[in-house]
Amino acid sequence: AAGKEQWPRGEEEVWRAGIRGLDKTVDDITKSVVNHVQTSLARQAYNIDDLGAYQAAALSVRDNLLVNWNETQLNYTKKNPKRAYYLSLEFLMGRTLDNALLNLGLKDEYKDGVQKLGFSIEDILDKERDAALGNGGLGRLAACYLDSGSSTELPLWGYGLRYKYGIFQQLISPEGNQLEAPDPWLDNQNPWELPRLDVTYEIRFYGRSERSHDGSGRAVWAGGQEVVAVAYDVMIPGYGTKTTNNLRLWESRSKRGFDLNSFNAGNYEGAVESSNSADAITSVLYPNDHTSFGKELRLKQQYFWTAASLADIMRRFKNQNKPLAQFPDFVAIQLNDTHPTLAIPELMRILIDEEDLTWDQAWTIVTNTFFYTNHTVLPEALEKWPVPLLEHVLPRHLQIIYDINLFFLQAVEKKYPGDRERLARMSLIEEGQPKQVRMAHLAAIGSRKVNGVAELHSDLVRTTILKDFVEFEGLSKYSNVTNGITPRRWLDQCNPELSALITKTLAVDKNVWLKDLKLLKGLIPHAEDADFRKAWAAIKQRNKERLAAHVQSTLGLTVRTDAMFDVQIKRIHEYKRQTLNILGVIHRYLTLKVMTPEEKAKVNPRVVFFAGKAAPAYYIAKLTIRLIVNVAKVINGDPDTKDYLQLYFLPDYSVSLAEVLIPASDISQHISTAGTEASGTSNMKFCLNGGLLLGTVDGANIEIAEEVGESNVFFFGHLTPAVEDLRYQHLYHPVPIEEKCPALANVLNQISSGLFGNDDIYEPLLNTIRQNDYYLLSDDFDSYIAALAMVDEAYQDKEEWIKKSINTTANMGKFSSDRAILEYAESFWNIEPTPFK
Ligand code: T68
Repeated sequence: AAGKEQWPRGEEEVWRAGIRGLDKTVDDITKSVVNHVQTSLARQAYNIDDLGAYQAAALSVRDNLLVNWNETQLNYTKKNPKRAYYLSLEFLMGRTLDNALLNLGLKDEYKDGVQKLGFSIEDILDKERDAALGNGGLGRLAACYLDSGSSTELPLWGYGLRYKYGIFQQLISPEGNQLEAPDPWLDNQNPWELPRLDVTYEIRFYGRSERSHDGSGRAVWAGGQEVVAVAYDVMIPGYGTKTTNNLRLWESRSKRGFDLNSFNAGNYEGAVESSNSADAITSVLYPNDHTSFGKELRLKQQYFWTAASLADIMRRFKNQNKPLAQFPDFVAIQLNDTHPTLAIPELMRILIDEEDLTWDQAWTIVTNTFFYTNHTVLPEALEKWPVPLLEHVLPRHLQIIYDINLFFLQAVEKKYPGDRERLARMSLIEEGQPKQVRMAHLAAIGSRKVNGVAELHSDLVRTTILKDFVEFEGLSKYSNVTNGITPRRWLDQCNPELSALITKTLAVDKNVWLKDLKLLKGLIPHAEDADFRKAWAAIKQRNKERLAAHVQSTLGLTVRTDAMFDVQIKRIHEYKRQTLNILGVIHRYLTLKVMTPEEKAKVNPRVVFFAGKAAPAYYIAKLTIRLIVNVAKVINGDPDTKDYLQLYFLPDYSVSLAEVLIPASDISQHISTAGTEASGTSNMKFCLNGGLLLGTVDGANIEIAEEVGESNVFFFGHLTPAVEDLRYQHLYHPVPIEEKCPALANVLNQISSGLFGNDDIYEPLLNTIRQNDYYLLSDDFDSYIAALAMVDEAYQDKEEWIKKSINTTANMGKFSSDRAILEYAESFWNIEPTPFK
């Protein structure tokens, strides 16, 4: 048929002559930027500031992304490959411009171009606000996976929500309290999205489930309220490929701008009310991680997003005119945690109520379409929805869930006759007041594969929260995909000097090793080369200076750069044990206070950095922040110790702040109670940048140690199998803390005695340790202090330390998110790279 195709309309040559290609030269770029200043921004060409220059440059880069984006979608339409869809309530993208320039391979050209226009690329890049539509690791993982999907040319789309407000902005009051302010990230316009006002779906809530009157007896969901989902598309460029996938984010709008009947009746407020409640659905990201609250608006977000995404996927499938039974041959849907689990009953509803399939036909399609990733085994984080709430908001879905449960429990009963306890454990419905739907159970039985995010975590999923399901369904469904990170953002972009040194040393093009990260092993022999070590260490030093300059300019604080930089950055949570870290800092401070000048002279100065947000209602986490800030005031102001120990809490942690902190770290801390951190991904980022790891035997720390060698990491603390026994002892055979861990008792007593402010403010935090100490600080404190001492000792030998640093980076190839996404593609989704010329 090639060559025979009719040009759709008009004259082909005229069309072709008008079609925009990619910008290539500096000249193309300056013209395009100036054009956007003039037209898109409607500004005078000579009267533009850094923000305007950022916006014009971004629009010009967007034009290039769109060229590739269009070709990518056309390629998929022509070849019609099986596609995968990543459903995630969170995408923590951070900034886009620098990443887009690097992926397009146009960074140098833009740098020169904007320079000719009188701007510096760094200043322009710095004007961009982070897109922070996520809480932490789960959201950032989704962003890394999209980058890797495009970079490996996989037909992979993301689906999420376009929140008007992302994660809150964190402010720290003078007393050290966390305050939350909204993050109006869309205020300056967002050049990275494309509103698709023609792609809309109507999403129903409330109402009732009835039997149809057409004699078929099928269920009909009627009445209630409809809300419109509008698509916004975000382009996801691959590194060194033309493949530019799509991230589709939904915005909620009211079905009518206002209710004309109410308006005519003189009820203006009532008329706009419906519009307000529809808008509310995508107005704000819930800032809670690792807790499940059962809020109606959160449930509405989850359904609104999964229903719109499924409708869109179904429409694309139906365009092919294939029988529905082939749906799983063309569609794979990955559920990022249980947040999108309503997609399972929603697809059942579509297939049964709208497409008229039988239950069994529908269930076969569903269970071959979905895949579920679990990100936590913490009981308080497992999602449960109260039955009365579901019944109110989604009456038809509740019926379907009950039916799924009925058939499922019948099968269980058949295999284990009379085992009532097992039935109660495995049921989708947890008994109680009220009854609740267990979303992890629903996600597991509705999916083809279930995975955890690191080996240890996947083992825990198989042996604890989903043990009965593994027994019932077989081990092969329950697998592991260890997380990964994109080396483009987390090495090339955030640490350009190190990236350049690696490229020079490996003597391959950077777009080769950045896509085949195991090639980093080629650095190993160079660890023995003194000149190379010198260059390596000099880069770390400049990265520390870059961080210090950032702290100076944003906070007005002077950080010394001739010290070991010790960093812990992540959400503030009891299980992550920032408290253990700060108590260790206090212990160090107290030790310094009683040292002689001769002893002090041998001490290596240390600067400790913390950053991270606490959920707004998480009282104990907020107290931890307060303690850190107030300890910092005392330590940094104490002339006896300030030359040996400095402490900073950097407010408003973000992807962009991480990009400055990570390359500057000598040692980073990943010190969760064993068995609680599913994987961790910042551990990978630090190690990739040559920072060493101080951690517990938990999550992906274990696999990092396997790769880089145990001699290059600092491990401490009890192991996972001991945790349950220790907790049992705390409850039934408690040992006074003075007896069990005098060093810790002393630190706690110093805090209580008012060393960091003489009121009782910290008592609730200290009592979590003194009373049941669920996260085992008193069990791990001594070995933690010993590990810190080993870090100090190792750091004394600078040459050996640098060797460790080089060997760490060199052995981090496994943790590329390209490897992870290809594992999903090959062993779960059965999709293939679909490149085009
Ligand atoms: C994190 N989970 C894991 N959850 O804690 C971390 N939760 O170990 C892992 O590396 C990472 O996922 C990626 O797999 C989260 O970040 C959340 O943010 C979250 C948000 C809402 C509700 C529950």
